Amino acid sequence: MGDLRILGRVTSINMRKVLWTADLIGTEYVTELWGLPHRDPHEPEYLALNPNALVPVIIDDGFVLWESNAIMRYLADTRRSGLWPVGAKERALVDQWLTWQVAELNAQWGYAVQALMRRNPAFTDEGRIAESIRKWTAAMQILENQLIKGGGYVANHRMSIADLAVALSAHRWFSTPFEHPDFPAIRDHYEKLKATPEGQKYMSAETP
Ligand SMILES: N[C@@H](CCC(=O)N[C@@H](CS)C(=O)NCC(=O)O)C(=O)O
Repeated sequence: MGDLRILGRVTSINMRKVLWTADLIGTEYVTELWGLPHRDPHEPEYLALNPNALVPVIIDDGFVLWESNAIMRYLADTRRSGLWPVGAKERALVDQWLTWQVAELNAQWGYAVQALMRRNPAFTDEGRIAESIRKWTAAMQILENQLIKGGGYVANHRMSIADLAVALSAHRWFSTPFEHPDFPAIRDHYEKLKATPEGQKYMSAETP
């Protein structure tokens, strides 16, 4: 493969999904620092790549792609990685959980993370914090049940890019201070991935 550029900042959970995928499949890349408080993705140069003004973006030999989970799929596919199965049904299950991570799980934690982790003064409504935690916990219960059924993996009883996305999500869960219910399968999955070199790199205390 040719020249792969990954644009974003490592403090972004979505950037880390992409970096972790690229590291695991062993593809070479260069990173370019974008995203606040570094380079503002609203700059015209960046907006021309991603009109959403969000990180990450990749440029792969001139091919531009945004949306972190789409990038994970693309990298694991083009580099023929076992992290993205070939069979239609196995692949669809990995895709299902990747889509669930961004559409159902990620959608719940926003208010609680802003209030409790980032201490953002615009997020102090106790009712909304409780609501966010309640919905986030309900989604995590679904993940817990799936990891028990899946023998410690998200799909197909083996490691895939969906495991990276949910491990980073679990990192956010454990890094947000509130009283967490016990989810042993999520804890085991998180600890297993955190023990890998990439897990240590991308799920540190500096990158919640
Ligand atoms: N759905 C997008 C969300 C991307 C996103 O929300 N990126 C955040 C960082 S996690 C961002 O760009 N924030 C603005 C900034 O960093 O300037 C994806 O998965 O790539």
